Amino acid sequence: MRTQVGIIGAGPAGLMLSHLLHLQGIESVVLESRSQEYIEQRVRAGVLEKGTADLMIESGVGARLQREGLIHHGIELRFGGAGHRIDFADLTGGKSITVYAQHEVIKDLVAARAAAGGKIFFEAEAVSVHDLDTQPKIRFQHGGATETLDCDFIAGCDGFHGICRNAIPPEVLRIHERVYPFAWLGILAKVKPASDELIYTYHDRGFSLLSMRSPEISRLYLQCDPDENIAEWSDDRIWTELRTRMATRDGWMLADGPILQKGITPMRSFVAEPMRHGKMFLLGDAAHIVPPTGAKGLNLAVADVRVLTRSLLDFYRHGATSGLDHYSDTCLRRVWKVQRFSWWMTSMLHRFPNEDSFQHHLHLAELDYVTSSRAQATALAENYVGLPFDEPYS
Ligand code: RFL
Ligand code: PHB
Repeated sequence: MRTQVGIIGAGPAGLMLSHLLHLQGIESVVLESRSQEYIEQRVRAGVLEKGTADLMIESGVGARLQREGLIHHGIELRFGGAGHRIDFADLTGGKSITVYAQHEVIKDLVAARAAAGGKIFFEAEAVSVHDLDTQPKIRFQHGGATETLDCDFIAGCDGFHGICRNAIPPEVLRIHERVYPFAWLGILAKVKPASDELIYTYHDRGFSLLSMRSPEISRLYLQCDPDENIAEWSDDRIWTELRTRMATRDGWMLADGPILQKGITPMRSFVAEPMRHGKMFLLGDAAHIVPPTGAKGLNLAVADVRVLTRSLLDFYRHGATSGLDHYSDTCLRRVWKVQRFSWWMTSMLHRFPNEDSFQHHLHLAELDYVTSSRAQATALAENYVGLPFDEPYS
């Protein structure tokens, strides 16, 4: 089998890349180790930057997002028993974020690829990549057989546990990493969200977050230990802990309801560089992980897709290689700014083990500053809605 761009992974990065390339007349094949049902149900991110939502709309996959996505113009930071609103619209000249589940983005992209006759192989696991400097090949297993996909370029969109990053020789690959001494226990609950906007809370007992998926479904998170045993968290214990952390002095109440799903997410910051080796490019979680506090992972994956789409277009239309040559540097500039923001939000909002009174007061002072200084609130807002892009994607 042969194609122009062989894409490994049907997450947001792989599917968006395949969709945008198709719009520019560039052919691709997507290989995905999981089933279609699995990737369309996998509960993950929920917040789209303005640029991500706009890209979906402009590229023709935003109809359902426009109908069902919830547009938010701010978030609340809560500490010391009181809430403080960060008004994105006011601070960023009218910008917003859209709350729309990642698996809905996946469904929309899979449907668009299917409607356009795009090739996605599900339950097709890439096992190795070859000849990255000459004529790249992907070997994959599908339906009990080993097959080969020949391509001009390989897009490694295979997430943190994929195979592409490790195909870069160890003497070339550099890793930068922070592992945090806490994790998030996340739940999906069938209850009307207790607030119209997201609430990020710093509390003596740890961080908590109220988010949502729809007017009937809440998504909530609690800071917990990284080795926490989920079996020890009964529904009652989860609701009690959330209520304690989110309580306000004026008696705000978190409504509870049936918990549909629970899980624990470890927290790390991770960057692999370079994001290109020969004719293979890494995108999204394959190259970088951010802790979820800034809601950036999916958005950063889509930002890489914009850069690679433009670079491939320049190559196929004009034979120009400078976009491809600079792909890694271009992406990493944004990656590091987003890493900084995600690390900062994480550090500001979580209780660290053995945090002493000095650190605790610094936390409170930082929160006081960000909620009372227009300059600092603007810095948070412009990062949260998404830093601007220098160039269009095509
Ligand atoms: P993905 O989504 O992990 O997709 C990679 C795909 O590759 C497949 N795969 C392979 N396929 C074939 N052969 C192989 N050898 C393969 N190895 C792997 C996998 O099955 C998978 O389908 O990576 P991608 O596309 O880079 O997208 C990244 C995002 O999924 C991720 O950054 C976000 O979910 C992170 N994230 C959030 N991001 C946001 O922008 N906003 C948020 O609000 C947000 N909240 C979150 C999050 C991630 C979370 N978890 C569970 C990690 C909340 C949580 C709890
Ligand atoms: C989510 O809705 O899953 C979500 C929202 C904001 C975050 C992380 C996750 O910072």
